[in-house]
Amino acid sequence: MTSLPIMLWALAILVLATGLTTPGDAAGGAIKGTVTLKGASPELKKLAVTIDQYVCGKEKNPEDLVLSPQGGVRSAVVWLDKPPAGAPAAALPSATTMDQKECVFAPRVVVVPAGGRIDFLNSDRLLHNLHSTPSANPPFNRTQPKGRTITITFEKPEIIRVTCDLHSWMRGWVVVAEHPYYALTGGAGDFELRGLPPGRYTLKAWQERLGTISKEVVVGDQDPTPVTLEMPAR
Ligand SMILES: [Cu+2]
Repeated sequence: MTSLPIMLWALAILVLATGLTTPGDAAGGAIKGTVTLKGASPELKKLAVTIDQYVCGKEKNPEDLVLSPQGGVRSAVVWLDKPPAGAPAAALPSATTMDQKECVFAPRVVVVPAGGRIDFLNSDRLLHNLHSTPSANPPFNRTQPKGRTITITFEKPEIIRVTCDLHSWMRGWVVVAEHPYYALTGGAGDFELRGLPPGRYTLKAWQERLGTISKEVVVGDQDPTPVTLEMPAR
């Protein structure tokens, strides 16, 4: 080989490598933030289990508000009020699962894109049911024996509460996303939204007990823009 083909190969590899970045990275901006509780933590009481203790246990942790030692809010959903026009973004997975395990929905909160589906599972050796009365999507009330998978497709964006009529403490939440710029917070209240062109955005955050808040954020094109979203205790 002469040096010219080698140089061409190197150039080709460079072009390929550049073109192989994921869509989510195509726009340089990002938001990297934390959702925190503002104010004193409300008293979080254990929930008494009155039936089916052989599977469910004697009591349940209150999962309607889960905080890190630093006050980070777990399982909050953060999204852009309006997505950037024409900006590429990594799509949310179109299918996800929500299990019923030891008589709680796991995970308690899931995000699914509009038109996406959830496979509801039951890992417990007893009967659960899935009951929900959404506003924009069709209602459902389905009996769920152990091992049965119930698949439900969600067409319209909204936040939906799911309960089990047999176990009053059971709560699950389905957040049907209008666009790809949604994130679910981790155990420290942490989240990240990537693939954002620089500009001004309105961020929204929702948590089942704390409600919804908004915050204006200006995103640059270099390092991720740090944001703290404080949700007042209530
Ligand atoms: Cu149940």
